[in-house]
Amino acid sequence: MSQPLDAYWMPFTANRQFKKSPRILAKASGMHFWTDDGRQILDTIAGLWCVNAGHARPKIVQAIAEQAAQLDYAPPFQMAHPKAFALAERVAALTPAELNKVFFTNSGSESVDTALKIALAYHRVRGEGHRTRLIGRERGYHGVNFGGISVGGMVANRKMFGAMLAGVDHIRHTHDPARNSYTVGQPEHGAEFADDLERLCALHDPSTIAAVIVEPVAGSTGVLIPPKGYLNRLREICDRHGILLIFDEVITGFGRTGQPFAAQTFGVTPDMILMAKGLTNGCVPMGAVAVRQSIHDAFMTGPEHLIEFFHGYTYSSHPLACAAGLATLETYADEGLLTRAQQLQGYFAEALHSLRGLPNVIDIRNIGLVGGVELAPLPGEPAKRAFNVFLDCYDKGVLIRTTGDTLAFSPPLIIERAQIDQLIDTVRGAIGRAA
Ligand code: PXG
Repeated sequence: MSQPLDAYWMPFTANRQFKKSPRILAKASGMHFWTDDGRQILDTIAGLWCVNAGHARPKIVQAIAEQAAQLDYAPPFQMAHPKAFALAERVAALTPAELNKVFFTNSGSESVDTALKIALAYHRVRGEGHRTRLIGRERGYHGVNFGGISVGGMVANRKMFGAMLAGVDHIRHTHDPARNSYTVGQPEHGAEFADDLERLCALHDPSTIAAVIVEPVAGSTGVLIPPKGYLNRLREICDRHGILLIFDEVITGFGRTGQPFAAQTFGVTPDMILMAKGLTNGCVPMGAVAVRQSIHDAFMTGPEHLIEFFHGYTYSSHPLACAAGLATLETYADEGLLTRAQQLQGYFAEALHSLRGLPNVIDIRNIGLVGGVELAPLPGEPAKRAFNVFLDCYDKGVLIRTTGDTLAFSPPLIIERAQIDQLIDTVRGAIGRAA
């Protein structure tokens, strides 16, 4: 790579390490990237949990090109374009039936902050403006904006940024390696961790709490699968106290767990579902919040010429994003991708759990087409062993993700068995060399 690398301050990246030995991707198609020096790399993380249909899918590429020529931009405030309505209808057809109103954003982080604002405003328009408290969960990841890091629970993402939002609290996380390590699928133990919400209700009084936000499957913190019955119990407690339940499905949305949304996989319907990433197959930035009709309708009061909800982005429902989204959802439907993880999850789980017993492997977790392999940290150097495995795999032509000392896999939903084998064989070799 001969061009200067100095000006670009890279996000969530070890900048100095990277610029000493850059990893530059130049091309992508299907399950693969190609580097700038022409090496083929198997993408086992769907870009960043987003390219669920694989790269450079012709229908999506064509839709974006045609849309750019037809209508490059349309203002989303007091104006609209046809594909915004079409995409909202298609999204609403995938979410649980009660969640049939869709608000568009440009990212997962914006979806999070949008949902938190909807929750606060919803209670206020109903005359319950005293419900101002937001509850997140330890180890949660809800993007990087101030609302998201406030309800989030990943220490490194929070500690530099002062007081954040006031009036936020957290329930405990669900990670319980003593009882649940090496569970295939949902852990048996830990439904009672949901009762931690009752503790916060007792402390703050439930009438002060607006909403609880959780990832059904926590991704960024290292792939934590919800214990059996846990999400149901959260739902029951929220119902008992009039608290809204928000599922952040930014990574679980669009087929990752074997259904369009994890809400369906786990049989628990929240009041709002956040999405991004797979909504446009990662091609154009876009997010959305699907909302229960009753929440939407609570805003539809007052004089009809007045704006009901003072929120939105210049690029909400951007025409290119809507075109990409429609073509993406068509591609998923054409190829049955939103349920394909059901057919592959058994094979994927068996392959993943075959890594048990390798040096320094201390836990393996999976659901649908998500997998996590936790390694024992190098003494005094947290995250380094996993990072070494990442570099080794990349060198051998396989792109994986790491978070702390957990290796994470979330392949495009088009992955074939032979490619699962390639992933596992490569990771097996790299874990051996990292011992
Ligand atoms: N919520 C969840 C659950 C996410 O996983 C976001 C919100 C934020 O989305 P945006 O589009 O603002 O980045 C995310 C993002 C990883 C990783 O390797 C995951 C994400 C982002 C970066 C890395 O686990 N998810």
